[in-house]
Amino acid sequence: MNPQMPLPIEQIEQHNRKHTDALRDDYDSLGRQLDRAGIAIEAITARVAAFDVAIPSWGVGRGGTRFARFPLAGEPTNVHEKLEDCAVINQLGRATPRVSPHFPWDKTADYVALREEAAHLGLAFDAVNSNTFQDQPGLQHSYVTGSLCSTVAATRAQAVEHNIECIDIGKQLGVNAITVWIGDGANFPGQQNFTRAYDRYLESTAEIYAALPADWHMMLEHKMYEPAFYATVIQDWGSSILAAQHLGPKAKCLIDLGHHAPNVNIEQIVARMHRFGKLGGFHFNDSKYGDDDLDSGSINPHQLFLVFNELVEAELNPLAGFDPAYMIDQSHNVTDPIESMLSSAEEITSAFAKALLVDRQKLHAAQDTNDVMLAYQTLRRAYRTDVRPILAMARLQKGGAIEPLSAYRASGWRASKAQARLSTSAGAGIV
Ligand SMILES: [Mn+2]
Repeated sequence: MNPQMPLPIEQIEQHNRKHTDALRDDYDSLGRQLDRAGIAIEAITARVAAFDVAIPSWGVGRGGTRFARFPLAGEPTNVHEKLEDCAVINQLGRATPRVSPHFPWDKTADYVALREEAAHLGLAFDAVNSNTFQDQPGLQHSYVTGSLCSTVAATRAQAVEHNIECIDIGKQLGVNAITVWIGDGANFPGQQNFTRAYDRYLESTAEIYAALPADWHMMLEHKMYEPAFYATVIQDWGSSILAAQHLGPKAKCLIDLGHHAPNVNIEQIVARMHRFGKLGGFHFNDSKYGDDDLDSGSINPHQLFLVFNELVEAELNPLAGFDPAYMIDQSHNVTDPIESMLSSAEEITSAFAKALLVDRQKLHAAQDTNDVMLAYQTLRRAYRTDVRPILAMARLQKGGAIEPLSAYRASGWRASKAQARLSTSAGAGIV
């Protein structure tokens, strides 16, 4: 099937014609620079072109805080319109061909048809996300005091059942992973017995694990706090990896960059998890203070680079099944989400490209001989390289836009959708 992407192809071709000469000039110049360091630019461009990151369906609507949400005229109001916006992002940026859906937010009557609809737009689905952190209309048991860890057996059973339903939906959507994040925890000292709450988590997740098809993964997502502000059951990578090891080989850990205490060395956590074969995936975003869900690379692009540096190291030393799922998880409270996604996908891909430029042989030799400054400068040299021409060339080769943001603005997409889509107060979520 030939995908029918939302924007007219001629529009992108016209945009690219205006920018091709300058890009070729910059690309050739960077190519000569890299060549002097013994790096073939075409090899890097090929790796970048093959790289992709999934978009969360909840990320294409305006997000909000607990104080307010400011709707955007023309934002998507249902899963079909979310797919359209995801298709625009992928058409221009060519780095986001998969969408990670969330249930019940993306519930629909026919998932086989939804999968076809996505394919028609040039998209596929990625890991399904379950939701037992809020009550839905008609729910029999409230999650106010917990879901998978609830002290009430019927509430735990309901939460397990929901996760199994998500797996069934995922099978129809053609995906092979479920991400489980729970808000369970305590707001007061003494509220919850730490050990018994964790035991209940292990029991409940074992039931979900038992329902996983043979080729599926279950990704456990930890988060330090919020909504539980005193103690969260799966609060850090320690609780997460212990649970994943307890459950079995299909259970892995997912690292959301915003779900740690400030200044935590996340790249080191990446290395630890990989060492024990438990690195399942990422939720990319950025933060200044907590789980801010800001745009990837907007606050600390260096950390993003260091994370990818560990991922490229992991590639060189692959453990069985090393195939981490890369996803964006952000809340776009004041921007057009399409613009934020285009910018974020570029930042993430840029961090990957820079990590590919690290002279590994030189780095490892410097590490082994304790040449501290040379080791540091070897990383720094790659980080300082302006890789934008590589990313733009990869986009051009794949039919995307050389300058995605300006091409998007010129398309008038949002203004036309503001006419066509019903205004809504439907919320986007933050996970
Ligand atoms: Mn997340």
